[in-house]
Amino acid sequence: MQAYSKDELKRSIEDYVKVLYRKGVSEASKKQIFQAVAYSVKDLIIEQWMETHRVYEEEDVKTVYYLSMEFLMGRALGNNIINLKTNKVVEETLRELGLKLEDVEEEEPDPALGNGGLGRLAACFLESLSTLGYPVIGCGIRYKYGMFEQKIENGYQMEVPDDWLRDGNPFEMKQEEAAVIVKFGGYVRMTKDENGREKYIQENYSPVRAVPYDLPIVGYSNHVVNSLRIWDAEAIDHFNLDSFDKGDYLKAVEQQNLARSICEVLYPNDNHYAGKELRLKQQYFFVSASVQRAVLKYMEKHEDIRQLPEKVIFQLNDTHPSVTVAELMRILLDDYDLSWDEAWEVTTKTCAYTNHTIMSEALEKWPIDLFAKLLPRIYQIVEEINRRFMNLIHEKYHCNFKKVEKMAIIYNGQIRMANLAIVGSFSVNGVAKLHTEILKNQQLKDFYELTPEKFNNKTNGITQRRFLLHGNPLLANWVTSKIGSEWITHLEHMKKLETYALDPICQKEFMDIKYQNKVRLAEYIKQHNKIEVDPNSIFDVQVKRLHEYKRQLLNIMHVMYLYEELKKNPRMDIVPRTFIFGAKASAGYRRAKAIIKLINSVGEVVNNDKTIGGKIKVVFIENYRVSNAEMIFAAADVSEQISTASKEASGTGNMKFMLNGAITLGTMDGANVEIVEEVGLENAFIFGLSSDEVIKYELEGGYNPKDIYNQDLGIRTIMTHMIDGYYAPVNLDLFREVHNSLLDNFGGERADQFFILKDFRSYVEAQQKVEMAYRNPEWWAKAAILNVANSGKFSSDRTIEEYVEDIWKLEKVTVEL
Ligand code: 26Q
Repeated sequence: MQAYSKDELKRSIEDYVKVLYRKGVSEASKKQIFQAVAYSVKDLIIEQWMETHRVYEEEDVKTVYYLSMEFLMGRALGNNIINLKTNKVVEETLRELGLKLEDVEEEEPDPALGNGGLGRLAACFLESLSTLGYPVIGCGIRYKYGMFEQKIENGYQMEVPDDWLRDGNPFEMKQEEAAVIVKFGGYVRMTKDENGREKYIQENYSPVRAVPYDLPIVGYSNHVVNSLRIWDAEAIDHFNLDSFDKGDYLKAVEQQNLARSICEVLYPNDNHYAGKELRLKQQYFFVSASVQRAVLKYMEKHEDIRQLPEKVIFQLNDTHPSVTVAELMRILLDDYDLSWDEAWEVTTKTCAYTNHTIMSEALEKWPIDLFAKLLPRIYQIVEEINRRFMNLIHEKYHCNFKKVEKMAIIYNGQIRMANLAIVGSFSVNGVAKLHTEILKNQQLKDFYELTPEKFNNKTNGITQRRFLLHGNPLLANWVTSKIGSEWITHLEHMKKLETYALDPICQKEFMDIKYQNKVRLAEYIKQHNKIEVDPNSIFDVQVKRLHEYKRQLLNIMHVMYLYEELKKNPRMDIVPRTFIFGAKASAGYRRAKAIIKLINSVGEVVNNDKTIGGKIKVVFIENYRVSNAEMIFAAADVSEQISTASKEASGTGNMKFMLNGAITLGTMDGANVEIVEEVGLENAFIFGLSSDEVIKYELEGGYNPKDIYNQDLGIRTIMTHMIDGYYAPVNLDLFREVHNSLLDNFGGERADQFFILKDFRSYVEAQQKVEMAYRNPEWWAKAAILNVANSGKFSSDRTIEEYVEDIWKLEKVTVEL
């Protein structure tokens, strides 16, 4: 079937409710209706999925395997029906059944198999690849528990497990026949084959069965459906063994525990490395399964494994899947008997690596003993890669020890995964212009000098299908009414909106839509936070993971500062503001959690102070995630992108805000630089140190925040209020660590390492400009529309076309039904 009529869909929903739950539609719960609708939609998808695969087989396409520990997909139903262009039929059918599509969508658990930017980027890329008609398989892990659900209790973050599979996932398909075995531990024995060639055999290992579940990735209106393949771990079925003595029994239980633990939970660290053994197990588990499958699939149709790079690309999403380099070498050497040089040639033509961070605490390093014990054969191969690479460096740089120190893959008892990824790949890319320049000139300078041809930039992007068409239907329809619907697949067409930016009627229409979206968010806030916010106030929004470098602390300190000004002068004439925060802190990140508590404590005081007449409000949105993000972007006036310059590789939230007509208040960091390039400096509020200035201070060992502290009464006052009980009457020590981190060097960490005090006055000034600008509605509407109009560059469709052109070299397919 190609599409449903309303009657057919109705019948299908009724059938599914009956078959699954033994109920009629009127008796079914909303959750059950969701399941029935989802299964009905899946039936449509299946046809296109099969046909896409048939075309791929027939045309023997080159495929990119996008290897990522994270895919932050968000809900599927709404986007699937939009991309199938069947949303109108579904909406009307449900209405006739007395249901609202929106409410049914709300019943879907939000699949959160990712932390933040990196995971969401992977999801946008898959959607764009399908929409553009390129073959991809996303390869990841089917975590039983995804990103934790955040509850705020008494201002503190609490973590609740995210049991997203509890009711089953209607869109997934288990692929038993594609299962493979992944081997952990044991030892490696060397023998010789009949030709006297050395053979390496891993023995006495613990096997785990990797079983894939495929999820459909539906392209927009083109019948292309790619797959996200997430691997689950199962124990080998020991009960089928003939000999079941005591030894086997213990082994069976051990292996069951190993299998159970691997896919149990997503590590909730964002931009922070933690060297946990289980994390390495996860990495090797999904990499080995994915690479084995890719090679098997290739060999079904081809004779010569040495031609693999003609049909297969492994794109490594950060260093998390870096073991790909060694795993592919292992398969080529041990299973296909290639020589080292042949195997290395294939590997380095097949692997490509994307770097997402310059934060040194995010660099992955594994202790040799842990690594070698878990992956004995892989370790041997990494050692040999390193040995040969070090020979090359010694030769080229005449034993320059500095070079060895910086470039070695194995150094100081550790394996450096970034170095492994760089040496094993033919492409190394950063995720925004500035970021790539910093990689080339600072962080990866030595590698850039050795192999400049590997380095390239791919500025990130986002999919407009989810973040405008689905998330902001009012604005999407308005845009279409002005310039037609080409923007849905060609975002550069947004440029045509520019001519409307100066038209007073269009300005009014645009601001009306923004207002309605703010009402929608205000209702959500009323319901979830029990706080009344005024949709006429400026919605000033910072939503992203909580991290010191992202400087939520700077934002809340500005709120504390404004509050102080208002207390001094309650009649002060300011435009009412609603400061909206949303952020999860990694469960073990103490200081980040203290900042969440500080935001909530400030909110508690400010929101309940009658003397300031509700002029400022602070809202902390609990459990920020993809599903509520869509609504938040739609309602934002100001987009806070205030990271310490040089620290945010790109950012993608900044692009989502821009697309929805919010104006950026930010530093010259990451993709902010390119946003300003597109929209013009006059249509953004830029402040703070430049990345060059930050890097210069860092090379000099930092700056002295006490000089600022001593001279600036405003700063001193708000900082004192962090520790004098003003916001924490019960416990004066709550925010002492945060306070002290801004003033004192501590344990190798520089005072105010993220330059909050240094940038504070500049930020306050920029905020005053925001306020002035908002008082001029024509200016604001014009600037906001110009932001939408100039967002074209930031479609992930553009990003993907660049990956295809420069790195992947894929052919487009067309799928006809
Ligand atoms: C590493 C080791 C052990 C456990 C966890 C991790 C880990 C997990 C996630 C390390 C880093 C991450 C995530 C990084 C991330 O999201 N980076 C962001 O990537 C975005 C997409 O390119 C950029 O826009 C952001 O600037 C960047 O911060």
